[in-house]
Amino acid sequence: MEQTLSIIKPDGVSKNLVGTILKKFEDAGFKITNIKYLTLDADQAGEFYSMHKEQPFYGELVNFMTSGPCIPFVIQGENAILKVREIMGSTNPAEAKEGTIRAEHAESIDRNIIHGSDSPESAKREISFFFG
Ligand code: 3AN
Repeated sequence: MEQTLSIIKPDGVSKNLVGTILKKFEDAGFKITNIKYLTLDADQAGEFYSMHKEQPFYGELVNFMTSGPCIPFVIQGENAILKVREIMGSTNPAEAKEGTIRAEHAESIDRNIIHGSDSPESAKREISFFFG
């Protein structure tokens, strides 16, 4: 059993994809074990994405993540970290496999609907970031 942190980003919430996305994970056999609805401020978004501080897209990423409400949630199940990233699809939706959330719904690499932790260390940090 593994836990991972996912976020339905502001574009996913504004496009009314909350139910569609949660259902996709439940249909794949995962449990949603915690969930919140909130709007991040710039300090919170900056801290969450602090590993990207030096990247040219960092400012725009923080702007986007603070542009409206988002839904962080915890997903639990076997191999959750890797499986959730498979179900999400590649960061760049143009490269995402057919049937993945990003292939079906994301507009671009910087507005890509959903986040998922990329390692056990990230999952631990990100779950405690939102849920203590
Ligand atoms: P992922 O969310 O697939 O793990 P990361 O962690 O590499 O991707 O990037 C975090 C977020 O930063 C992405 N979800 C995306 O919104 C944004 N991002 C990543 N790479 C780029 C890029 N080259 N241009 C613009 N935004 C990017």
